[in-house]
Amino acid sequence: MDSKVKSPVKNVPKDKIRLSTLFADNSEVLLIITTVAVLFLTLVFLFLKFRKATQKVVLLSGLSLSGKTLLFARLVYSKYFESCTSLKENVGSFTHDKKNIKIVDLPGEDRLRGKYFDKYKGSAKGIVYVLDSATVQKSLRDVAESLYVILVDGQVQSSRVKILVCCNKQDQTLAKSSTVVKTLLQKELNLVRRTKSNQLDDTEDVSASRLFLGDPDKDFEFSDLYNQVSFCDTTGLDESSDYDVEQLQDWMATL
Ligand SMILES: Nc1nc2c(ncn2[C@@H]2O[C@H](COP(=O)(O)OP(=O)(O)O)[C@@H](O)[C@H]2O)c(=O)[nH]1
Ligand SMILES: [Mg+2]
Repeated sequence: MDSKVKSPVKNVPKDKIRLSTLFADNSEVLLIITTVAVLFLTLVFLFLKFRKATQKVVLLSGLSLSGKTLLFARLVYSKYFESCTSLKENVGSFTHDKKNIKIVDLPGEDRLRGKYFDKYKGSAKGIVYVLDSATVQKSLRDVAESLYVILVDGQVQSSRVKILVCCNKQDQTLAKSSTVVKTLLQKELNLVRRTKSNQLDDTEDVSASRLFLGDPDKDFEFSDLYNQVSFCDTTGLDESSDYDVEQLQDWMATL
């Protein structure tokens, strides 16, 4: 450097030079930190947005004590826990076959079931209807009516939400297989849809015909519905059983 060139800060006290240099350095560092932070936050935001967009939401619905929460615990935490009757939803997620699935375990209690179903049905890609295969014959009307509410729902129909009827508690000796449960439910839903449509006729509801489930010219069959309805056998209790939750996980991964 030319020694004749005068320093522009010649007469400035030393400590001030240090301060201004420090300030200049810091502002650069500050700029870099801010840029990195903004970039990082943008990436996190995009990642979460992408994850949400690709995450499939599955609802666990069904009467109380059918085993929803135990299945939820198996799927999300891969373990069992004794649960008490849920008054709120449980929300969790798991990955299966590279698919990220969000599960919402809805309370099964009569007064709460509708409220929580309405809250989540708009985001659902699939609904798992859980029933107790050992007591299904005794509670057939209640089971069929609660399933009817799901099948007849306008939003569920228009979004073509896939439905899996999960015939749970297969470890019980009195448990009916999914094939038997399907037949029982078809017969019961045949009666339920008639009763419900008569009730609608009585109130002269114009949408009555839209709410008639399946083909009106023949007995009720799941295959006549717009929504795809499948069946599976599970047990939430016994990990070593043939009726483990694997079928359930595989079905969710196809959504
Ligand atoms: N034997 C048997 N019992 C089960 C099974 N799944 C749940 N249970 C029992 O049934 C009761 C209700 O289960 P829970 O998951 O709380 O049902 P939820 O009300 O539908 O959430 C509990 O005592 C569970 O231990 C199953 O697959 N087999
Ligand atoms: Mg529960």
